[in-house]
Amino acid sequence: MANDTPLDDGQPEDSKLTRTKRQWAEQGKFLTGRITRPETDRLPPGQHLVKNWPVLDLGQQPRVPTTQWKLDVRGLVNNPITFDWAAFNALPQSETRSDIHCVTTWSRYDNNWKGVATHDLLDAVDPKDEAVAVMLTSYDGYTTNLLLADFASPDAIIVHSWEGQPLTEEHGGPVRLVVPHLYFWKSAKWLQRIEFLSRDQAGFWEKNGYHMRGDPWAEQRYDED
Ligand SMILES: Nc1nc2c(c(=O)[nH]1)N[C@H]1C(S)=C(S)[C@@H](COP(=O)(O)O)O[C@H]1N2
Ligand SMILES: [Mo]
Repeated sequence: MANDTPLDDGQPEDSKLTRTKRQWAEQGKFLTGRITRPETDRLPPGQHLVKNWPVLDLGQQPRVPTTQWKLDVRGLVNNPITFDWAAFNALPQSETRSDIHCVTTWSRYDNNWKGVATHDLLDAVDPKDEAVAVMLTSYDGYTTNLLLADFASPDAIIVHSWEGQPLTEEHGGPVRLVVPHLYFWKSAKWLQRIEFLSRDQAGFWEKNGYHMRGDPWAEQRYDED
């Protein structure tokens, strides 16, 4: 007997919307933070893979010994803190592995980082409700801005080590930010100051024609206006 008429279990046949929504759920679409992408979808549009790790900056590489290093966290936070090296290293330590996507089109897979997850820093300084963005300032005078939601991403980490070694000076040591889901210009090297703001303001590249957010998957390379 042909059994191509299934028992009526009250479930209507999948509509297109249902199938689409199921795929979204499987892919984690619209979730902020860590998204599992199939390996074939790992390289964002317009990017090419490199094996080395290029150095890109404004050309001034500040030398900041850990004995003189400080990280100032202020603005719209309940507990403004200036961390010295010991205080920073006393925060909970995390390890992550992530890919780098530079707006100049190179990407580098599988970088192993160690440092302080931004959510642990946020726990320590306790941002006020009005805080929606952060401005990062570095020892070379560089600035870059991030929405608080991007800064707080589960993958975002303020690192002092790469591949088990202290982060080299040329790559932003003693401490840099790594926000892997955005183009790498958002990942400030030689991090000196984090200021919490009530509105998103443009940093260095953002004032110079680059996108305010910089999502490589959406190819947000340049300012839209
Ligand atoms: N302080 C500081 N951070 C910076 C920059 C900079 O000039 N100064 N350049 C940004 C840019 S454009 C990129 S692509 C990455 C490069 O990091 P890397 O040299 O470790 O590859 O750092 C970002 N962070
Ligand atoms: Mo860059």
